[in-house]
Amino acid sequence: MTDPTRDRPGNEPERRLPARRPPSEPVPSRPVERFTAPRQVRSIGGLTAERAAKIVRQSGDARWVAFLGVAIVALFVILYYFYELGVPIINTTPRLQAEADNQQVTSIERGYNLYEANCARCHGASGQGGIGPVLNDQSKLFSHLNEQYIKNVLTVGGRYVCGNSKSLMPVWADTNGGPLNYLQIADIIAFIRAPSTQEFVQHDPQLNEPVMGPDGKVQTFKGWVDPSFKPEPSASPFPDCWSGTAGGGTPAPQATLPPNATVDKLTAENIAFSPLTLSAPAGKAFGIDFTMKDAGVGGHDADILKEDGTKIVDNPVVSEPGETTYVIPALPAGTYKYQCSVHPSVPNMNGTLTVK
Ligand code: HEC
Ligand SMILES: [Cu+2]
Repeated sequence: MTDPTRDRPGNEPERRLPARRPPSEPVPSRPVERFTAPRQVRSIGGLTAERAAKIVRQSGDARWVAFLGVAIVALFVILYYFYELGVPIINTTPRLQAEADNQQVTSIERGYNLYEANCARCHGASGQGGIGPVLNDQSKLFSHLNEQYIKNVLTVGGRYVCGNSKSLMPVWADTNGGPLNYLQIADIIAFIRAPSTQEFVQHDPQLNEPVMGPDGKVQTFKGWVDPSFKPEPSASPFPDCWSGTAGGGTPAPQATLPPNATVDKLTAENIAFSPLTLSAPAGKAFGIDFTMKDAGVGGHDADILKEDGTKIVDNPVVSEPGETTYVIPALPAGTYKYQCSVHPSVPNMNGTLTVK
């Protein structure tokens, strides 16, 4: 590599370093415009010292205002949180809880109307039973009649209870062809499970106004479930199928009828006895030839009660259509009742027995 300029005098390498570079940018004659806003806008021309100081103060004030605003919002969020969800330690009712309670009450009050309109004719106005089984029994409500179970019964119909395909209890859920939607079913369940410790207001089903009694007071009702109810430790759980419980316990062994004893005929059909009066001789065992014609009603029987309602003869329930002869031991002269233990509150399942 040869450099022709190298050996020329005055051109020694040391003198050529550092190489001088031409200026990269031309020096502008005026300061470069770095703002996009026009000059007169950003001019502070004409500001007095006081005015400038005031601007500085004002911007300080603005920062305070912003700070206070943020502080207020932050405080509001904290207070609102406690308002909604409750203050720890202090025992207040949080708004969310109060609202949920309110809705529960509304649901129970709607359920009451639905129950009275749809279910009371079979299960009794206060769940005491009738054509259908009793519902307001504490040992039954304790776990047997839980939310899920009632929902299943209302969805599937009475066949869910004892597997009886001819059960009188219809399907209620509209998902299964019944008349009630899921909200109405939830309301009925809320009503059946409502506590007996609380009073609820009766509402007119059409107007939704509270119902006034003849005394000018708002009519109320109570739930069925006693929250403090505990079954006996030895109690067996309520059986899955209610017709197993009717009459209760094992029936007494049947005595045999003496020859030429009186035998009364008694039929149970359409949840009614016929006849509604029977008579028998005093001091002699007699028979009741019992014909049961209803299917899917949980069965019938004819127990003998004293006039004051004490049961003196507990006859076994006949759960399917058929015929049986009940043997009634000798009774002293007097008036007695015969009653179906499955449908004790149906008037036509109560007859009068005259022993003379
Ligand atoms: C036509 C009469 C009838 C009507 C109306 C009726 N039920 Fe029933 N219900 C029955 C009968 C009968 C049974 C027993 C079912 C069986 O064993 O076949 C029953 C069973 C039940 C059971 C199960 C009880 C148990 O011991 O397991 C519940 C819960 C119930 N019904 C709730 C209702 C509700 C809620 C309504 C109103 C929406 C209603 N029922 C309307 C006749 C009726
Ligand atoms: Cu009966």
